Amino acid sequence: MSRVSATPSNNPTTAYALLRRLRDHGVETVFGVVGREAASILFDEVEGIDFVLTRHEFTAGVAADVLARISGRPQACWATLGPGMTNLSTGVATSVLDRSPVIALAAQSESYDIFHNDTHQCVDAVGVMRPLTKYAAELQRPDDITDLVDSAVSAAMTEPVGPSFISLPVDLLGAETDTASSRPPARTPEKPLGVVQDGWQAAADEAAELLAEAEHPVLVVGAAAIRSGAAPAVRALAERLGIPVITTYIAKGVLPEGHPLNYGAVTGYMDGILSFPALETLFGPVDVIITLGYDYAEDLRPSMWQRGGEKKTVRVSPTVNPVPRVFQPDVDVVTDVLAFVEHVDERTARLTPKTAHDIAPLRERIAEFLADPETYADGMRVHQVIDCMNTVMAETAETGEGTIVSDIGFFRHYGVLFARADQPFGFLTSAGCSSFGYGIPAAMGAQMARPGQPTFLIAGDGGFHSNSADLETIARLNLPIVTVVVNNDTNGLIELYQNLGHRRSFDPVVKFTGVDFTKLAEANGVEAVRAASREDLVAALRKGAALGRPFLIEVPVNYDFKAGGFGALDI
Ligand code: TP9
Ligand code: MG
Repeated sequence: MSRVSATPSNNPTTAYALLRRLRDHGVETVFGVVGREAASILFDEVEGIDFVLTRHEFTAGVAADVLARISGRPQACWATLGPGMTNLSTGVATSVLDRSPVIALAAQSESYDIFHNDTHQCVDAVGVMRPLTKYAAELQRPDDITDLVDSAVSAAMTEPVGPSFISLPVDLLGAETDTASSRPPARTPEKPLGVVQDGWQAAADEAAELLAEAEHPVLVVGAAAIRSGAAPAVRALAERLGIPVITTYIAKGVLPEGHPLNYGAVTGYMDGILSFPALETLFGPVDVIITLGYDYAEDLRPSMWQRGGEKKTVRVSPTVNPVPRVFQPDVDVVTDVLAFVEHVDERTARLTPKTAHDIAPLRERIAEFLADPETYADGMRVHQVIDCMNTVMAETAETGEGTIVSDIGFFRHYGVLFARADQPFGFLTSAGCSSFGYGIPAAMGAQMARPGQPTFLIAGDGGFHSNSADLETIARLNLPIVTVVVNNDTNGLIELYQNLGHRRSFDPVVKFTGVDFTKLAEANGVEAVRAASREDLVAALRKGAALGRPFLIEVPVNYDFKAGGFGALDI
């Protein structure tokens, strides 16, 4: 049986129609790895949509996720059949749990030769992807391709936004079809659409009344608020009424760094990291919590705000409450977040501003912690590393610009607490999926979305080396990302869990023999240095930021684990 079914011709093919419709929906980039379907698609069929070759399909998925997140448009990733598709699935899991409108595409065996788990490299792609996606379909006829892309985009752009998947049998991909010219123009929503409940205004009025009566209200903001375009309106409301803003990991930057009403982002590790009752300070005096775009997947659990006296809670979300057992708000407003904020802004026009509750002791603790002048013989501390990154980011980024990306590991929680974010999605991490190895691809997506702005990446040795092959990709694309690898030769977060659970650790489960990350970077075409002190690190960061090419800095680090410590983990 012939494996190459496409006949080279000048007539439009499914591949052409697919790329053209994706481009018409605003997709600029397809990230991926191509297999034998190369016989049916070259990726130069359509102007205005580029292919970026990655070293691993997971990278392709995450880079598409981040480019889509920042651009607000769907973006695409590609894998070959079988193992390419399964490799892609963790990237797809990232965009379903982190809410990003990714169109995932994978080749499949010829349509007449699909025998799952029998034909060479043929597994049930739709079966694998269905539970991870909002839409999953296999192309049955070439003429359907444009409609499938439209359905995939509609599903992806519906709140909660997320990935769609199309499986493409290679014979159909190379077959001729003129569907691209016979369909009406693509209609892509300007922003994600969600549920708008009848009478939501009455619920919003109740929320406005709670605000009026509240002594110390707070706004708890999630990424759906950013996706709805509400960040400027949230800031204006907060400033007019003197209401502090607290965010999830990934909604940092709704208020810029240093804004007096920016009360920071919350992680369950913060009390342990700071050795300070941070959650109590943030939420203890609060009597009304208005959550804007609350999403349980962003890992801000209601148990974190249940401190101090009783509170009234409001949930404002474009989705029907998916987790009523963990969060049953007093007022539930199911609508677009921006529409809610504008409505409440009007309803509270004559309200006098509140006096924000005092978190000065927490701010002092954070400042003192970050300033930590000590030189540790066994490696820097991660808060010192982030302090240096913040310093150089402040020097190099224009006001309101720049991105700090964090891979996954214990250092990530230091990033959530301390990393500067001066714009929405100015700090990027995978809150929902938290797959380690996220760092390089996320930094790629960020740098491609914000080409004129600095991108700093912090990654641990464990997570970074799980996906370090794409160092070559950032070198090939010449993306000026400054990467800091905090190296403790350990899966440190897991060592912490061992200590929490057993009051001791067991090295074979968590320790590595070590990698020279500077040599690794250089072998992949990325200039690199090692820095072991604040002075060296700041100098290296400055050098990297000015270079205009990718740069890597390896920093030996250590954590001060205390057996049984970090009590906040019990939340
Ligand atoms: N496999 C995947 C794909 N993702 C995750 N999150 C795990 C396993 C479990 N997590 S966070 C972590 C693991 C193994 C270790 C991270 O180690 P690191 O050197 O990158 O960071 P650090 O600071 O914790 O040492
Ligand atoms: Mg580590």
